[in-house]
Amino acid sequence: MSREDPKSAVCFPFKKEDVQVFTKNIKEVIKHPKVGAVICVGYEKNDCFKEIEATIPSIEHENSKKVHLMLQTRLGTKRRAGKGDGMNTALNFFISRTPYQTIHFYDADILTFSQDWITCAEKKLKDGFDVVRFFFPRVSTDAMITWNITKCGLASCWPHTILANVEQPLGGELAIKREVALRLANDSLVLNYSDWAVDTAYTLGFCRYKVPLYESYIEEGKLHKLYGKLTDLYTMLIECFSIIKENQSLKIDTAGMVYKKDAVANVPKAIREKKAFDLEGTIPLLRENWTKEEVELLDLFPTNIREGMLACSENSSRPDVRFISPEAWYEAYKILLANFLEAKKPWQELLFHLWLARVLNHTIHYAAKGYDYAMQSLYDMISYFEKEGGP
Ligand code: GDX
Ligand code: MN
Repeated sequence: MSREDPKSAVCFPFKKEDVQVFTKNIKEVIKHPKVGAVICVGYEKNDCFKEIEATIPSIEHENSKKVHLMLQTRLGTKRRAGKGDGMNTALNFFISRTPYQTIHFYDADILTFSQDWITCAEKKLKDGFDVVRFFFPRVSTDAMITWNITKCGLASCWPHTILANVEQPLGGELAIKREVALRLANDSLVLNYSDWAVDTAYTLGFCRYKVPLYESYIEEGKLHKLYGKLTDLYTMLIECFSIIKENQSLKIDTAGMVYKKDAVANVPKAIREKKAFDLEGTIPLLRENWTKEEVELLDLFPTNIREGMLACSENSSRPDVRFISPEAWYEAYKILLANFLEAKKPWQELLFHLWLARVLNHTIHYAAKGYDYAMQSLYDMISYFEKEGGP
């Protein structure tokens, strides 16, 4: 291969996306000189899949590059078939059927995607990093699973490791060198997480393998499809917590691992001022669907949390969520780590209600005081989990 030859493949895992947005993204990546092929892995043969299938011949013809379209294979056996099977199917295809050195992953629904992201990742890979992940400015009430579930969990289960500092441990935008892709594709801890937990599984993998990791900041941000149903977030919440819970005893030591990230120079004004979710619509969820079994589980929690949650379940107007401060969340999180049972509906509901209360506490008592204050409170919460965490 000459130096000018394409070095990378780009994968879009997809389920049911806006075909125009998705097609635009395929066309954007395929034009990049470093990209040799695109790999689209669909969940099922739905309308979106068929429409993408129909557009591929002209895209291939125009660019003289391949767009591989396939259905995901069932690779995990322990959990729901989801995005994880999609990404891991792409890994296998990349390794066995393409000659490229790197695989990039991007969500298919990104509205602000540009070729610059690829250029940016390729530069860091050339500098010697094996994995490049992207992070973005986020609205202060967005990424509430990332902050309150994943980052809290990583910091308390693996304090003083790189895991406590990774900006976007759930991000679906990243580039991975072939040797690392090979390890992921043969790692049962990765393959088993065939659902929303896959991104965390990759993050744990990079730290278990101690591969040089870079996090690149994209100031324009990642605009993407808004959450429609809250059930999407419900499943993501349960799955993202479950991987932390199941792996909490795993020994991970990142001493000596090369890890760098961009400094955040600027957060665009629009992002500083935006709200991520519908507060008024969310409040009632805190008192819906409580069962006797769920209430009984509250006995395992400290008094302030038990009483605070009981009051939320009964309150018919505005819930008082002052009790679930970052410090109280740490206490609740510890109980969840010790006792949560993913298969039990009352536990799922309780995790959801506790998380809602925490998100509302953050939104009402921190985010309302301004962007910098809100973000600092989130970073402080992670430091607190890290300080208190460990065996
Ligand atoms: N093949 C396949 N199979 N693709 C899927 C599946 C599935 O079961 N489910 C979702 N996808 C695709 C989807 O079409 C999109 O391209 C991408 O995966 C992400 O899904 P989306 O519904 O846009 O998820 P969301 O809520 O935007 O979350 C994404 O960003 C999160 C974050 O960074 O905050 C997703 O990459 C999460 O894994 C990530 O945590
Ligand atoms: Mn999305």
